[in-house]
Amino acid sequence: MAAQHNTPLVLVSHVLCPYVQRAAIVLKEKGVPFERRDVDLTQKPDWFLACSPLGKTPVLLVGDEAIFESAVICEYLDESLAPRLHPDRPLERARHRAWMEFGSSLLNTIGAFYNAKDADGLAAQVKQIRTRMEQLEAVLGAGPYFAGCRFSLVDAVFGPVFRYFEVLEEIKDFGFFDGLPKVVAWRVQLAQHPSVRAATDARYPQLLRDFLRNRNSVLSKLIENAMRFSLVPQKSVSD
Ligand SMILES: N[C@@H](CCC(=O)N[C@@H](CS)C(=O)NCC(=O)O)C(=O)O
Repeated sequence: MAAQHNTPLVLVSHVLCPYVQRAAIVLKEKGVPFERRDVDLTQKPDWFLACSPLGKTPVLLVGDEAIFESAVICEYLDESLAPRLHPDRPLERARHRAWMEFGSSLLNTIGAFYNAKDADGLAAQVKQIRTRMEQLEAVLGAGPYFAGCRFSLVDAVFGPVFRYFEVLEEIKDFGFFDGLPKVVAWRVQLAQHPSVRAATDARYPQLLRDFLRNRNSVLSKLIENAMRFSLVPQKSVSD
């Protein structure tokens, strides 16, 4: 049965944003209807700047109230709608919040990786991502989710994190997941989880390729080369 929410919910979104995806995943887990309203972050409309103090997606419009910051949105949804995704015990909940923050930090590292302007910078970020994956391997249990059988907010955070690697691995094998069976199994599990799948649409891989190609970074050049040898699909969404 769908959870009750009497006020209409609008998720102000960007098609590639991993922070938006985590909010969309939580909304789907809660079974509440919501409208997704995409904005162009390169030309932010006035109505968006009026409701997003930091000029970032996501924003959740709850009637007249605009809630910004994805972790806050996820926590609000979890407090107000069943089923509860956070654990009951405060200490366990604190641990989950900490790993959500770890996920946000990893997204920043992924950003530094795809924006790196020289080979040394890229190598440093590859090493950092690899270290983060090893840290995850050390804390994961038997699965299939972060905390066992139940899907949690930590899973909602990491579904979009792992999604990047579907496209990144087309470009080059960076060895991020080598010898890390628990992370690999978690990644596979999240990739097939219905709410994680539903958080993006079919345009996502090509839009991400286009976005990465336009970074003017080392990775952008690697994509160009991969395209030349037909290792990644050629077609741009805008073509
Ligand atoms: N801490 C924020 C990060 C959100 C964020 O960085 N969103 C990006 C898109 S993925 C954005 O809106 N960037 C536009 C900008 O910074 O101008 C959250 O968790 O909601």
